[in-house]
Amino acid sequence: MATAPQRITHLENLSREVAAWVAEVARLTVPDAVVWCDGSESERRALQARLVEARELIPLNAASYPGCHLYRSDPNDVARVEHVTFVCTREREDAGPNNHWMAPAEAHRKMDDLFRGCMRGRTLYVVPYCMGPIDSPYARCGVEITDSPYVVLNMRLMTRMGREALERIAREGTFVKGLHSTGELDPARRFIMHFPEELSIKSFGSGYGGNALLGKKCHALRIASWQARREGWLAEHMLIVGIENPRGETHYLACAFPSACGKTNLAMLIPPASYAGWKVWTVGDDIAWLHPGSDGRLYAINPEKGYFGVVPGTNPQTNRNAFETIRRDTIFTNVALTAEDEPWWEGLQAGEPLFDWQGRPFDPKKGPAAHPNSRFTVSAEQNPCYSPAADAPQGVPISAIVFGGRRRSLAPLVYQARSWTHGVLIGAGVASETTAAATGEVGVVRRDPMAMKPFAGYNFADYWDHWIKVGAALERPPQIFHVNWFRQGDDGKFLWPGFGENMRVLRWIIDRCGGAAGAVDTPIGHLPGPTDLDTHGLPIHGSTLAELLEVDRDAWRAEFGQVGAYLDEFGERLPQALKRELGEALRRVGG
Ligand code: OXD
Ligand code: MN
Repeated sequence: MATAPQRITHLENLSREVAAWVAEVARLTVPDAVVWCDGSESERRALQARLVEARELIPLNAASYPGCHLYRSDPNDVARVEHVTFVCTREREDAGPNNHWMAPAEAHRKMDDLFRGCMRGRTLYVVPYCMGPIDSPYARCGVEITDSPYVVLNMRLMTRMGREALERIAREGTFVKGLHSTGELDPARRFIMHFPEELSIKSFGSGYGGNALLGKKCHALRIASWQARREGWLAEHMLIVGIENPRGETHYLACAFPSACGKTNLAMLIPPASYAGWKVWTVGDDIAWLHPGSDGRLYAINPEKGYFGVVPGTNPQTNRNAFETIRRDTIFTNVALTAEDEPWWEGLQAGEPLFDWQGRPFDPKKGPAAHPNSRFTVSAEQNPCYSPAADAPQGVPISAIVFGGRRRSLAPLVYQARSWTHGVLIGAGVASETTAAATGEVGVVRRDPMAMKPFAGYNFADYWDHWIKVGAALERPPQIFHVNWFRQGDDGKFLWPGFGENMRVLRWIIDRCGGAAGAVDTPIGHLPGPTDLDTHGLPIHGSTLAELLEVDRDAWRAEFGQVGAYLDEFGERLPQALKRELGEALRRVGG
């Protein structure tokens, strides 16, 4: 194999716990070879060369996309699979109505049957990784065992992977165990199992990012949310962005939006021309680990070090930073290909697809050229607005938490919660139209509390209780807001221009935190009055703005009724404080 034998021996000797587990997995899966990954550049090159030789990675145009490759996944393996994702706690109630549940013994049996002998003829890769800056007290480590070299290359981009992570594991003695095999990519033999009480994950039958890069959703959200509850912090599906004003002061926001609702775009926003002197810094685009700091504020780290972003729609107008980020050393998964060997996707606004994402000659009758959930995997350091604070061990102080969803109607452009607990209710009530990030129907409104429906590793009732307690213990908690960039008029057109113009809304949010912006009190919370939002230079009609900021009491009464019915599913475990808050919200809209 690519790695020198003495290196393997050394890594193997670093942690006896990891070595014992690797040996146990090797006995079960029977690989032809075992390779311990050190995260080095030579290792990356060797893996990449092997995949290119096997025609699994297609090198892209070396002049216009240097170091970039295209990967085509199995057409039946292109998204997260929530219907076969399980949380396996001893007590069913601990997983809650928000998760599929299986008893741990049964789940282990089922998975071990699938894993038995599955790596015959394959190499078993041991991938030690650290979620968070390697020297951060808030970072947590894991080891993923996988038989997919594509997964290894992605994990190297997405996490701090290799020797340093293993050294930290050896010092700490604990790590999350993630066992992964692509199996035969048979959807009927595909399961993603989480064992939070054992800090372990077993994933079989998929090579797709959210199912197979176990550091991401499985560890950094499902397992970490469980750990966070025990240890007094929060693991959330949130981007982290720093907004620097012309005086050089930076406010950090943590924003939770459901999958494929523009988190990466917001995290990399370019302010409109009228915002001279303002800068935006990306700390993270998908996950935030939030810890109470000694000064009574909430601090966030991004446990990841790369982006696994949705490609379609990315262009210099919608997200110039992302567009520039992915011009080199990027893995594109399931995009189309041009005659010049360049990647192509809907919304790119240049070039023409020759082959679609499945490698077939492009035929618009057969659907889009790029898969709607096609992705880029790229190191965060390539982002022109990458925040140096992303590597700060203590994280960044959070001024505001922003929830949001994709809603054609009802939710106004922005509103502010009255209090932390009111904010928790707003977060618990988040609903959004489903997207291509998960298999299933697209465009259906579903409840997605805190954008964590697919990712909370335990009962939502306990999760909301934990949120309320974390906030109550903070002397200077962040203010909580809700945004909706996706309101549509009767003609089906978006009312708000979105993208860079969202800066105007972020500015109002920051100014509200500093007490410098006005608002009107409404039954659902504080909204900007007609002149409180900066619309200078924005061609938006007064009546459109009024529609974006309208609060329709009748519609909200119906909404709160539905939120109540949803919360009732959690029965006795639902925190009293949340019930009271909902009662108040209903009363305010005349319910
Ligand atoms: C993601 C998702 O890939 O949320 O980030 O599905
Ligand atoms: Mn996500």
